[in-house]
Amino acid sequence: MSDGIDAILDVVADTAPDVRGGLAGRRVYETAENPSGEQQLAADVYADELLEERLLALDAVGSYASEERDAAVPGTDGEYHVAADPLDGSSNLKSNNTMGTIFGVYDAPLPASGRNLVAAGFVLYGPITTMVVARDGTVTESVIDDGDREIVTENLVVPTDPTVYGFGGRVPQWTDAFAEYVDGVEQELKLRYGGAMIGDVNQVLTYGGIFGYPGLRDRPEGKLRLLFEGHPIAYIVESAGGASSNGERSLLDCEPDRLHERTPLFVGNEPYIDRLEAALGE
Ligand code: AHM
Ligand code: MG
Repeated sequence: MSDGIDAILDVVADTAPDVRGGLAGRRVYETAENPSGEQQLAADVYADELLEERLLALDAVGSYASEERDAAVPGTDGEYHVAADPLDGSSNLKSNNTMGTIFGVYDAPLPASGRNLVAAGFVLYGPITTMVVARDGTVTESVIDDGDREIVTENLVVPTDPTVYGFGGRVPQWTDAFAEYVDGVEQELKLRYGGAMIGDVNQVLTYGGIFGYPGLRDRPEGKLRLLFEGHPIAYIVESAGGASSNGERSLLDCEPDRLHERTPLFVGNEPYIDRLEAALGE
């Protein structure tokens, strides 16, 4: 057990009610774009600034990097480096659907390999606020209520009788190999796609199945970012007994050259990931 990692997890949990409480008045767009060229909502900026300020106040945090800022912000000479997507799926704010906060705790300056993760987790702003944390090979799920964190699942594992799938991107933009793979999946699982990766991944953790955002014909790198979304989610799903892939290998074996590098992303039950890699490798 590391006090530093505990302190980081406490800050994320304590910040969740503030992020959630701040959503209602922040559905408007800011004038700036984030470093990936996407429009930022006031809510994105608010969540990012809360996390930056509170995480960098910890002795354990050497730097904070997020989807919403160009470069990592240095802190103390702390040993951990935190990468966050402060409000994943924030376009769902307009339609009042699920969103989340994703974070990874690395033991090396960013960008780094997924093998440098020492913990990862997410907060899900659904009908209730939950927090899922992976560390030391175990995944726990807690409910956050009024700032208190109560563990509801001690050892979360991906169910072995999968039922759901969700894939991003417009279907005409899918490659033939991927579209053929999906034809098979559709015969076995039912579609659940909500537009916030974190909500869709939590369905896979709950019911079993596969979530993916593939490389597209006009965008082979896909949409999602390796450091802020890919690595943390891969770490969580693999710790829960599932698998991850960029189409060829585990996302944890991928090391980005740039902070905001994108990647095709797939997580779920291992047989579905194995079949996907076989299909895309043909
Ligand atoms: P964001 O982090 O800027 O909110 O964008 C990432 C989101 C994911 O949560 C989700 O899987 C994907 O974008 C949805 O994209 P699309 O609208 O193409 O389905
Ligand atoms: Mg995101």
